[in-house]
Amino acid sequence: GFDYPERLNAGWELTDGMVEKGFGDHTALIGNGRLRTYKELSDWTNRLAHVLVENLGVKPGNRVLIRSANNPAMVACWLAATKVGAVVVNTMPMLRAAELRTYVELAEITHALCDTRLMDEMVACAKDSATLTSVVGFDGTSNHDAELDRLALEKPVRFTSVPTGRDDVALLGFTSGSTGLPKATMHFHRDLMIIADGYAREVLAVTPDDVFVGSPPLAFTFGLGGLAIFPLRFGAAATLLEQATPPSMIEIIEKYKATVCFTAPTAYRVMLRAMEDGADLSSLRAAVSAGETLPGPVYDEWIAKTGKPMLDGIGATELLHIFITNRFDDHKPACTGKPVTGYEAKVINDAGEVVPDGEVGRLAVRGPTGCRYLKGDRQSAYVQDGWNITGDSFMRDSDGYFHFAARNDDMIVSSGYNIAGPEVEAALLSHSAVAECAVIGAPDDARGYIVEAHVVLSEGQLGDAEMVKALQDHVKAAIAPYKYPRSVVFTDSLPKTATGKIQRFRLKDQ
Ligand code: 3SK
Repeated sequence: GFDYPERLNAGWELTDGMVEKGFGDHTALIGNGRLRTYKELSDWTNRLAHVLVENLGVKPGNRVLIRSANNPAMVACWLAATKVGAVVVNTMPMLRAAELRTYVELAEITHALCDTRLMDEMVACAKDSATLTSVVGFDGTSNHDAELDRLALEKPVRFTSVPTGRDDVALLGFTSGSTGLPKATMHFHRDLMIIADGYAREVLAVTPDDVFVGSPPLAFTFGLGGLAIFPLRFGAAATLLEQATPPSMIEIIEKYKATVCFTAPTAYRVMLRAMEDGADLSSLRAAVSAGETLPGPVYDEWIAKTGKPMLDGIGATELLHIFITNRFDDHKPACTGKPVTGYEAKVINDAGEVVPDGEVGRLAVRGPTGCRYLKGDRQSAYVQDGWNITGDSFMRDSDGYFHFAARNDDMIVSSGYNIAGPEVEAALLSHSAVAECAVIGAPDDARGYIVEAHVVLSEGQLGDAEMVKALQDHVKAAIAPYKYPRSVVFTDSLPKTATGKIQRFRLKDQ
C-alpha cells in the first residue's frame, strides 16, 4: 500500500519538501523562455499563498478555480492554492463564460485566479454568481505584471503550509465525457502523491535527470500528473508550452533534450514523419500515449525508429491518472497492458459478472485514487463496491493483458455484427494516405447501422472515388471484410475536445 503521514500537503511536498530533500538548485519549471529552480518555485508559491490567505481571504476547503493555458504561473497558482488547503479546479483557457459558470455552480467556487489574457469570460462568468466573490488576475507570461503578482512581490518567501489531512480533498477533476455534461470527482492530497509514487515511479522510473514535455492541458488530470506532479515529485524538470503543437514539442525536445513525453497518438504520428525529415528525438526515453487508442502501426513504427516501445496507457479523470499500462519490458502491440500496482481491473457483462478471457465486456477498475463523484447519483450508478464501471469496452487475454475494444458508444452494430469503430480506424490509419480518421455508425434502413469513416487525408492526396475504393479494399485486407466502411467521408479536420479526444458523437449528430 501507499503509506503517507496523517498530515500531508501535496503543495508543500512538491515545493518546499523538494528543497528540503536537496533539490533547491535543480531546474523545476521551464516556460515562457525561463528556467526556474525548485527554490524559486518554493519562494514563488509561498508568496502567492500569503496573498491567497491575507488579501483574498481563502480558507481551507474553499474551492479555487484557476483559468490558464499551461505555463509556470498556472503551476505556481495551483501549488499555492494547494498549500493553503484550498480545493482546486483547474480549467482550460478555451472555456466560455457559460461553461465556466457550470463549473462554478457545481463546485461552489468562491475564488478564481485567472491569466489576465483570459479575463473577459471569467468576469462575465462571475457576474451575478452566488458564490464566486473574488476574481484576481495573474501574469501568465511570467513577467509578474498583474494584481496577484504585485501583491505577491511584497510577501515573505516563507509560508507555513496548512497541515491538511492526507484524505482532505485537494483537487476536483472535471470530465465532460463524450456527452458534454460535466461531472466532478474528488481527489485527496494523498492521491496526488500516489499517482507519482505508483505509475511514475513503477512504470516510468523517473529520476532527477528527466525533462518532461507534452501537450495535455494541466486542467486535464492527464496533464497535471504528466507535466507537473510527476516531474516535481522526483526533482525533474517540467517544460510547459502554452501552444503544445507537435512542432513546438519537437523544438523543446531538441533544445532541452527532453526525456519523457506525454501526448496523444496523433502527435506521435506527426513526430514520426518529422524524424524522417531530420528531427532529433533521440533524447526521449519514454513516450507515453493516452487519451486516444494507440493504433498498432504507430506503435510498430515507433519501435522501428527509436528501438523503444511507446507506452500506451488508459486512465480516467475519475481515477486521476493512468491505471492500466504497457511497460518498457512488458508490452504488446495494440494492447493497453496490465494494471498499475495498486489497481485491479476486470471485464464484466451487463449483469456485473466477469466474462471469460478473450471476450469483450465493460471495463471495471478499482484503485486507491477513486472514484468519488462530487454530486448527483453517479456514485451509485457507476461505482459498485469500489469498482468504477468505465465507459470503455475491453478484452482481457489469457496472459492478463487488457485490449481496448471501443468506448461503449463507439461499438457499431451492423447487420447483427458488433464492430469496434477503433479497430476499423486502426486499419485505415495503416494506409499511408490517411492522416487522421474517426469511424462511426451511420443509421441505415437495411443494416441498422453501417460503418462510416470520416477521413482526413495526408497532404497531396485526393479524396475521390478511387481513394474510397482503395481505402475500403485496404480495410478488407487488414481485418474481417464485414467491418469495412461502406461510407467514406473526406474532411479537412475532425471535431475534438480541448484535450484532443475525437468527438465521434458530433459526427453522429451531423
Ligand atoms: O486515458 C485518459 O483519457 C486519461 C484520463 C485522465 C487521466 C489520465 C489519462 C491517461
